[in-house]
Amino acid sequence: MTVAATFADFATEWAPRIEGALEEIVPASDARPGELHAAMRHALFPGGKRLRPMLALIGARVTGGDVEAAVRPGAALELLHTYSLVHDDLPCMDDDDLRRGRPTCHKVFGDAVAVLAGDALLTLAFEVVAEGGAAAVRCLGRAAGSLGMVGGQAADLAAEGREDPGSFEELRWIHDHKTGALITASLEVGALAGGAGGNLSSLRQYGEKIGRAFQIADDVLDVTGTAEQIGKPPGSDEERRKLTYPAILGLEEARAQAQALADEAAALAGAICAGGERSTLDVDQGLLQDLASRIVTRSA
Ligand code: GRG
Repeated sequence: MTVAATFADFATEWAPRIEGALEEIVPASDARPGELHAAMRHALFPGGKRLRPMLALIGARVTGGDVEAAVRPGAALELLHTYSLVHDDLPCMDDDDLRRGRPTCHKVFGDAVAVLAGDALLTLAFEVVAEGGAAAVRCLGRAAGSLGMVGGQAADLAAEGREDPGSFEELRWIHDHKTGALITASLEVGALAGGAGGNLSSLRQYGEKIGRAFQIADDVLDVTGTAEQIGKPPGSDEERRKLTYPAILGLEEARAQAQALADEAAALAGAICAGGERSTLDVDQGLLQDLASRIVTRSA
């Protein structure tokens, strides 16, 4: 069997395993209480890019670990990510009607059920990530909580209510926490679940760089993408007068910074893969380089 050398091939190979795990993990819509489970499923299926589970599997592979063992912990990252989207869309937060091209969870099920569906996805994520060991649970807890994603969201909401437009440094801090922390944790949880020992600091640095690049690309897509590509009307950031990378840097400089971050991440591939005595070392490095590049050239 050949080993996937590009992110597209890797994702094609593993996507059915991730979908299968999610199907198996989340209770059926007729399991009591049916409305709650239907709301969780509405938010999860059909999914988006499933980037975070893929990062978990790649984290396991490039550290020489057992990719198979990272499948369910990787699915847990998608559960947690989906909870954050459901809560982010609520009227008390971003108040969005559309997500992934479909009505948001609270639009279909009402606010109370959407809050509970988010809560249930979050708690289910921790039940499942525990299969990857205590270190994986700790890593996810830290990345998702007040020092990570929830902290970033809180700072973002606080900034929105202010007159002062905020600085570039503040924007970066918000997104490193709101978006980047979970992206970095995805790689790390996968590495831990796959059995990687040793120092994961190069992998973490890689995650921080692609996390930041991902957010810049997201902001750029909000300006340049179509509704089909981004699953919601484009231009919503500008309409809300949100502080974004293109708003501060301009489109060209934002693109250039995303590319520079992707290049810096790709340069870490050798250090991340070092130490293992496996025949796939070169392919694994190439996979990390290709992933970094896809993060900024994506169109969805
Ligand atoms: C409500 C606790 C809480 C946190 C919300 C992640 C987040 C924090 C809010 C989402 C808002 C947003 C659009 C952030 C920009 C980057 C981002 C996380 C986009 C969505 O992720 P994708 O592009 O989505 O991976 P898919 O649908 O492909 O999974």
